[in-house]
Amino acid sequence: MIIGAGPAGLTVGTILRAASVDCVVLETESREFVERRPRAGVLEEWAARALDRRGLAHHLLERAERHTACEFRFGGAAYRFGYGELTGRHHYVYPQPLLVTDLVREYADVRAGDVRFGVRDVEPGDLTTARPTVSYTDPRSGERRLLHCDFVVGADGARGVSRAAIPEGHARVARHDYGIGWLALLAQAPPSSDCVLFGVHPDGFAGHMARSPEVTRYYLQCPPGDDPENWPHDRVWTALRTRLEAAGAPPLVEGELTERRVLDMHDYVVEPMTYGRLFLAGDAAHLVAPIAAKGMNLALHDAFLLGDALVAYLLRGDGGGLDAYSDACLRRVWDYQEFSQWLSEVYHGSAGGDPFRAGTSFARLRRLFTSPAAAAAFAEQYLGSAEHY
Ligand code: RFL
Repeated sequence: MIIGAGPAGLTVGTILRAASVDCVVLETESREFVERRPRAGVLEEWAARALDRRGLAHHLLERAERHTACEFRFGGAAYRFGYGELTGRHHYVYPQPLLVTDLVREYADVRAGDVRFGVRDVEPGDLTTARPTVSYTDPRSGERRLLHCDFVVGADGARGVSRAAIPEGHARVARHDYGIGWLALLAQAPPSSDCVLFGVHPDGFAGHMARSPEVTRYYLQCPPGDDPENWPHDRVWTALRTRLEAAGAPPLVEGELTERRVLDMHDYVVEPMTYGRLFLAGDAAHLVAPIAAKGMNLALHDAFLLGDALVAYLLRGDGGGLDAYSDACLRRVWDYQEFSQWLSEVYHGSAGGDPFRAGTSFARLRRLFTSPAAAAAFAEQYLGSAEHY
């Protein structure tokens, strides 16, 4: 039983179906909704390779753009960091709704997987027995249904029910609050640069990330809990122009803002990621603020390990992968969390008026452009290419 039809749940589902293992995916939203929900867009190369090995990257490899550089803008100048040249590696830009659409099609239409959209009041139970259950309310009949299964995959994201099904004292939740907000914006406008832009400015951070030839994601640092209504069109574009200003850079291409929401930046990690026969995956187990664009990549990493481990156990009785699952995921999770925290200080350290923090955060930035060792380390973490977890 898989709770949640996001990148994590659908990837586990397709791996199981490819091995002819029966499973049911339960999702509270409709198919149309999950296929359109805008979120991530940056996919690491190893994740695309792992999807490809499972026959899940056909559209992605055809349509995704390859990004090989990012640009820091500070002090009125632009500093391009060409990580592709340095490492021979790149990122893929492939919006999350496209990936989810590919995965739903593969799971439901190609591999005839059972997915039930629009369900309500999902409740996992009997998790420490050999036959756990999941009950839910059927959206058409309004009746309660009870399903028995071998395992429950809790892939229902940050606001799901799976994490809460672990009783007090059986898992530790480590949480970190950044004490800042990000206004997350989607603009109906072509990208204003061929690469990701990070504006480090005394007024606060600003980010620019291409999503498609017609849509660009922008971020603006703001107070936590700020009301998006405080950010009308003109204020947004003025702040973006100020914070992303650099001599000689082309002006930003303005467009209608189709998403405007404030994210209170925080992280959490649940340890261990398992309880009895419940296995958490993706944002249900760990949230990483979108500072370094890591969340979807971590969700996929969990899903690959969990899908393979479930197949090994259910088809061959080999439980090694399931036993090692939580530790193996958490090594990458903590590595990415640490990098996000490091990068957060680079982005935000110079805003807020503390000259000491500003000094050290600019030192971090300068080091990237003066020390080949620092540049190589940054590139490795930014790309997520380190394979030694
Ligand atoms: P998801 O995608 O949230 O999917 C969980 C699914 O579970 C459903 N659900 C339930 N289903 C049944 N019963 C319940 N009780 C349920 N409760 C919830 C939900 O409707 C949903 O369909 O989790 P998953 O699969 O773990 O995937 C995680 C990623 O979605 C997430 O980490 C990324 O979007 C984070 N993220 C980014 N990650 C990247 O790798 N690169 C990026 O560039 C990037 N940008 C972002 C992001 C997240 C953002 N937000 C919204 C926080 C940008 C933003 C703005």
